[in-house]
Amino acid sequence: MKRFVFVLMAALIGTPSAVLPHAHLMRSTPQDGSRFSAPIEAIVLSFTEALEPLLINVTLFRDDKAVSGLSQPLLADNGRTVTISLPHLSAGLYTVSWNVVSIDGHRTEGKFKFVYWGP
Ligand SMILES: [Cu+2]
Repeated sequence: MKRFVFVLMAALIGTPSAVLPHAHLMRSTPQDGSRFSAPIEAIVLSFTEALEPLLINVTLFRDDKAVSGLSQPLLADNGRTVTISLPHLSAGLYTVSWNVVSIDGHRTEGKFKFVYWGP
C-alpha cells in the first residue's frame, strides 16, 4: 500500500500540468503598444487554445473609461480567434482588457494598449 501511494504521488507530481493547454494570447490586432492613424473596425485576439464561447470577456477602455458599443465576441479558427467589432473610435490611448476560459476550464487574462491618433 505504501508503495502504491508512493507510485501514485510520483505519477501526480510527475504530471506536467504546466503543459496543459491554457489559452494564452498569441497575437492581437491591434498589437500591444501600436500607434496608428487609420481607423480600425475590430479587435482580433488569437489564442493558443480553443475558448469557452460563453466565458469571453473583452473590455475596451479609452483612458480609464469603458467604451460602449462593442459587439458580441465572434469565434473563428476552431474557437481560438475572437473578433469584436468596434464603434467609431475617437483619438486616444486605449486599453484592451480580456479574460477567457479555455476548454480545459482554465482562466487566463491580460491587457494591452494602443494609441489611435487619427480622425
Ligand atoms: Cu489550462
